[in-house]
Amino acid sequence: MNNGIVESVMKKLSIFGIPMDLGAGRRGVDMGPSALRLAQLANSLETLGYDVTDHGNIAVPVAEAVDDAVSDENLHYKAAIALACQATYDKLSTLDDNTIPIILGGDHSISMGSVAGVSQRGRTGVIWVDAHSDVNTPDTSPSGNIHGMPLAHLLGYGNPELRNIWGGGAAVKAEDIVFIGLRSVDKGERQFIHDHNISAYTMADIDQHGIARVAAETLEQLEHLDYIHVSFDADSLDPMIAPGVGTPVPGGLSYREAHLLMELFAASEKVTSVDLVEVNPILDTKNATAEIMVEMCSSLLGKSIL
Ligand SMILES: [Mn+2]
Repeated sequence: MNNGIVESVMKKLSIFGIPMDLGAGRRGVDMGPSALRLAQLANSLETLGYDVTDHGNIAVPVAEAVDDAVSDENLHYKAAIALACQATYDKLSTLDDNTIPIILGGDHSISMGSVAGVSQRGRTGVIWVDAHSDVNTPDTSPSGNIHGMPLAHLLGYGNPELRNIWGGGAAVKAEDIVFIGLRSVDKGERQFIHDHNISAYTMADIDQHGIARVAAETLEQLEHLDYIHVSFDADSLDPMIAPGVGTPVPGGLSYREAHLLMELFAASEKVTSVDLVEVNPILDTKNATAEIMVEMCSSLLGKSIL
């Protein structure tokens, strides 16, 4: 306590919704921002002592109103996704260091806008908590769904029009990325991860070594960076506790593992931005997945038991 002699500065959080499902194979994650707000995201964070501002949603073209649904480049809805990611980038790249942006997806393609945007503040580490590695390119993607490709683009591969969101090239470095929770990786992605020597903790690694060690090693690898972005895909969680996701894969993070992971990241006080993506209310049970994501986000930003 400083007894009011020095006025303490309240930490700021800025919430942005991106109601986008164009990058996913099934409809519904465009309702993710509403579900997360309904699950009391802002309230929960205010309770932790943050000054929270909800900036509303970023405009996303409506699927039925765009005509590049199926593209011959194996990049479905490319133009519409580029537009929404550009708007996201424009908002986030102008934020100052005094606020922690929280980006509500939407499918994971929005992270092209969010990660590139926040990385304009300085070199940024990216912790990608996900069942999937999202490093397909249009050449390797089995589906053409862009939510499986954001990291490849952020690393400077894939389609130049999408990379043009941040002016081309790579927005982040391979050595600054850590995957946690992987259990469904396509053949081309496996090659990509090996070729770029990206740190990856699969579910098998977590089973073997425990989530605490995974968290510690992740933080150690990114220790030298001033900015750390956590991109949290709801499908990293086990579908038993988070059924409302676009691409469920069995054998995911348990409630306690995910929770501890968030708490250990919080303890480092290094997290400077967050994505909460791939919540699909259509497939959910009474908004349970959005609620668990709000709990995870609260823990990530400092909610503790004692
Ligand atoms: Mn993902």
